[in-house]
Amino acid sequence: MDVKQVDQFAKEILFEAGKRIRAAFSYDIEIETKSNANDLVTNIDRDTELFFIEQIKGFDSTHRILGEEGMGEKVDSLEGVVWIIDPIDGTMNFVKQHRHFMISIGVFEDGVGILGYIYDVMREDLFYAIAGEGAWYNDSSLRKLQPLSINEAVIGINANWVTPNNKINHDKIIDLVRTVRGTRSYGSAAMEIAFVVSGKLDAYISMRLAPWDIGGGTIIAKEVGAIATNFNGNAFDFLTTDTFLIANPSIHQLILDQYIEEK
Ligand code: 2AM
Ligand code: CA
Repeated sequence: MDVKQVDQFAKEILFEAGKRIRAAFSYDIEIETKSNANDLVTNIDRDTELFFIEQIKGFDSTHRILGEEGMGEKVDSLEGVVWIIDPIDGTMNFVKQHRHFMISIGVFEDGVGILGYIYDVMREDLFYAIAGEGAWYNDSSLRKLQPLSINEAVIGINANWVTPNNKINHDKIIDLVRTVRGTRSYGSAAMEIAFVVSGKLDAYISMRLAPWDIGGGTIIAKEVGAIATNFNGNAFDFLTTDTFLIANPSIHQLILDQYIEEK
């Protein structure tokens, strides 16, 4: 794979997809539900994924695409070049707020993350990385994350997990919320990851994320020194859903050890 060429192509199709999504607000968006009443998908999610598949196949027909909406071929291994794509991450934000949703793309070669993109469609802001070369926010390079203490941390977490639930000991999460400087919840995993890699958040915790939610973000994370694992401290495998913690390296292990206890 010619990394520079793929990077240029990826940016072209991201910006074009963004343009199409922004234009969609001037006509009807059809909303459906998936696994439950709050799990939304629209015709725009599907159209955008199809756009990516057509473009990528035209660029190189050997590249495979693992997309959230499953519009492409079935992908059950990461052999060769695989694009892991979420056409709209934060669909509820897309539908309800008309902002705060991202396109997330990770390009993997034989299971190794090579290029990562998180594109904020309405702000036209791009976070991206080329493995081994660095990470950028638009034209500015992203710095390595600086150490901080847990009391200074601002963390992304959904308020659900501070209430009694069957996934995690919420008392420990209450402890965490009281310990840190502040909490935020943006409703788009890719956006929260983009904020961690650029130091706008210091950690983000989620009970269940899929490969397309984090594929792009974990590649950017590596370049700035953010640590991304599941709750067991292991790397995500990019073919199944799993728990997820991304954090500044100075607080990642501490959060796992002291504040996360799965049921
Ligand atoms: P989506 O908008 O692409 O569905 C919301 O808190 C975040 O979690 C969003 O990034 C959302 O992605 C993701 N998400 C929602 N439901 C999910 C599920 N069932 N599995 C994995 N990720 C999910
Ligand atoms: Ca999505």
